[in-house]
Amino acid sequence: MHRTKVKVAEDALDANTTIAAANRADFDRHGVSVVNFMSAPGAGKTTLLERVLGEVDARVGVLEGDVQGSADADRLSALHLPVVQLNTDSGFGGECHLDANMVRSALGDLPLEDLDLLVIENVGNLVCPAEFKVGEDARVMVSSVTEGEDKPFKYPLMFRACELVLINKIDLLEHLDFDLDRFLYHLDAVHPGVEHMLLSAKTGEGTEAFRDWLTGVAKTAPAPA
Ligand SMILES: Nc1nc2c(ncn2[C@@H]2O[C@H](COP(=O)(O)OP(=O)(O)OP(=O)(O)O)[C@@H](O)[C@H]2O)c(=O)[nH]1
Ligand SMILES: [Mg+2]
Repeated sequence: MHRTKVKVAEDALDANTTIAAANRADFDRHGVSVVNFMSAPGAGKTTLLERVLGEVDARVGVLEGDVQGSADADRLSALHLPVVQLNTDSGFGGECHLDANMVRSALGDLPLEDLDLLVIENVGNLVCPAEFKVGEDARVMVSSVTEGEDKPFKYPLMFRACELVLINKIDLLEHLDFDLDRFLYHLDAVHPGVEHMLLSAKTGEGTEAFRDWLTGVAKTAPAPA
């Protein structure tokens, strides 16, 4: 029984890998770089995107993943960028992550030919999104200081799966017991040498570095076929 369950999980992940490769081929054909943006609920993904996307030196689009509703897409539409909302709730509570097939289902609604960079805001969750590649070039995760310094140690997969860790809400540090050195110690233990940035989406402190990082990713896109 146990072996059957494992096989089903492996097959599902194999299917995801195949569809992610098809997404990747479409992104390459259109010359689009893709960032998968992940975090626990409320770490500040949408606030960071509101803060930086309008200043990224590239043509940017957003795919917003949420269980239900269009609150985040509505917020980002103020930036006058192409934004598509993708809901994972099909009536049974909703998936806690985006997978390659869900992203594929939304590609037709995105003007890929007019984009250099697509940011996919994943569903807020600190585990599942990291298990499903969607055809992205890079994965970024946000960990806010209100979540505590033990999170890399307790949820290693997400911290291991990304190329950049954003430590957000540093404007609140003076009100918290958050031990930054301890956080960085845990981070280095689960993902040695991973790039990280300290920032506050609220005040804007440190966000230029993230903006420039996104611009750099956009510039790595291959020329459209
Ligand atoms: N003090 C402070 N609050 C922040 C900061 N960034 C975000 N917030 C607040 O944190 C809350 C959640 O922010 P969101 O940007 O919606 O978080 P999210 O990760 O997009 O949330 P989900 O999409 O639901 O997973 C909001 O009340 C924001 O105003 C920050 O740097 N400092
Ligand atoms: Mg959000």
